[in-house]
Amino acid sequence: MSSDAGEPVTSQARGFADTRSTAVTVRVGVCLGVAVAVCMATGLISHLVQHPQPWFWWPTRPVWLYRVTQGLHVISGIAAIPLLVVKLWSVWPKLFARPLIGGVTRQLERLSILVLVGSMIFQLSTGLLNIAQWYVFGFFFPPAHFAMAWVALGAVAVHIGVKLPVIRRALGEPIGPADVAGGGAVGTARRNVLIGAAAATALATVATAGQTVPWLKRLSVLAPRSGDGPQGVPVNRTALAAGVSRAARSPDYRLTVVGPSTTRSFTLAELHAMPQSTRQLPIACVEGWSVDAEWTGVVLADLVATVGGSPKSDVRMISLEPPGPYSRTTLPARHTADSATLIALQLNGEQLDLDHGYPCRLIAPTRPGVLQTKWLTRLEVIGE
Ligand code: HEM
Ligand SMILES: Nc1nc2c(c(=O)[nH]1)N[C@H]1C(S)=C(S)[C@@H](COP(=O)(O)O)O[C@H]1N2
Ligand SMILES: [Mo]
Repeated sequence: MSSDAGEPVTSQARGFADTRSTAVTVRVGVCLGVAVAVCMATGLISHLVQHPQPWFWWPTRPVWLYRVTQGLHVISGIAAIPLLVVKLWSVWPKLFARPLIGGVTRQLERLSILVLVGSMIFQLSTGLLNIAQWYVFGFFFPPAHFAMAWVALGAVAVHIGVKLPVIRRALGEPIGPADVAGGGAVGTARRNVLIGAAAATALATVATAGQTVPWLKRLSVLAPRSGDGPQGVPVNRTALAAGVSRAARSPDYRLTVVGPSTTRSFTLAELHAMPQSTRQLPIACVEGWSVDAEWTGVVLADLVATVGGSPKSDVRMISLEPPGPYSRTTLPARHTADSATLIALQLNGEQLDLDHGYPCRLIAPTRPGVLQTKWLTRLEVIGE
């Protein structure tokens, strides 16, 4: 909708100023809303997998499920960036319209817009910086991003509620002024903005998707880690950075397995002497990149059985890494029971590289990379 005030003007004269119109804002807004909804749903899944709730059920199949949900999260999040830019551009003069403060209703409306724009810019920029591993912000990313996700969701809901009549009307009207066939020059200009927004979004999507979709890899300038690294798999944290280089290579290395009835310690040779299983499973980082690989090792349920544990037990995975956010994780019973869950000794047909978790690491289906604990030293069977 154009805000034509005063005397009538021709469509040509309305020209460029009118390109920033409700017709454009609403259409871009709908796409942005879809992207945010996908971000929220997939982000919540990632949160719940990492912070399990009694009511939350996360399957172990299909093995690529988390790869898809978190890949979608980052793809739709990056697609939202050009959409937000175009949407802000389309309403720019309105943001500074008089009165800047106004009455109470106007103040409330402007406050809600401030929260909306602020939280969206926060989510998109910190998310992008996080996947680039450029930690310029001084806070721990996941809790801040999680809290702001609710603020953004609330602000989007209020915004849609308030604007619903405008959204309905604008979607029902043609893109250009209705008094001119095809909307005239204004209609063409508006359509060009939408085509530009679509092109920028498509470009951003293709440039990100390669970190999940193998055949797009070479186009993926926004996918920082999608294939480099030893044995064809990227490394977020090396053995050196984790401070485990010496302990991991020590001849005294043992994997200790603590069960309800007994505790056993295995040398690497003893682990190799157990029945081995090979599986094709992806590493799917919370940052969105993922890579398929072939893993060989001992089935976790077999190891648990050697100490009298039930496969229906949670298992605590403890790394050689000094205490920190990645040094201990708890594997839920559903994953322990799945025969695709391995204590891996080999990656893509070779002995596991030191940076991929040598002597052994967890690899379980449809699990966030951050929970695939490397450099294991101790497994504790919990309960049952
Ligand atoms: C409005 C947009 C967005 C919403 C509503 C949103 C929401 C969420 C939520 C709820 C989580 C779960 C946090 C937790 O585990 O506690 C999450 C995780 C994450 N998001 Fe977003 N997000 C958005 C945009 C983005 C963007 C644009 C990126 C990157 C370009 C991004 C990257 C990430 C990453 C890397 C994680 C995993 C954090 C971790 O577990 O370490 N997000 N997001
Ligand atoms: N002990 C330990 N395990 C860890 C990590 C870590 O820093 N320390 N990083 C995790 C993360 S974030 C990912 S994505 C995967 C990556 O495994 P890779 O380095 O073999 O690709 O390992 C996970 N396991
Ligand atoms: Mo990761």
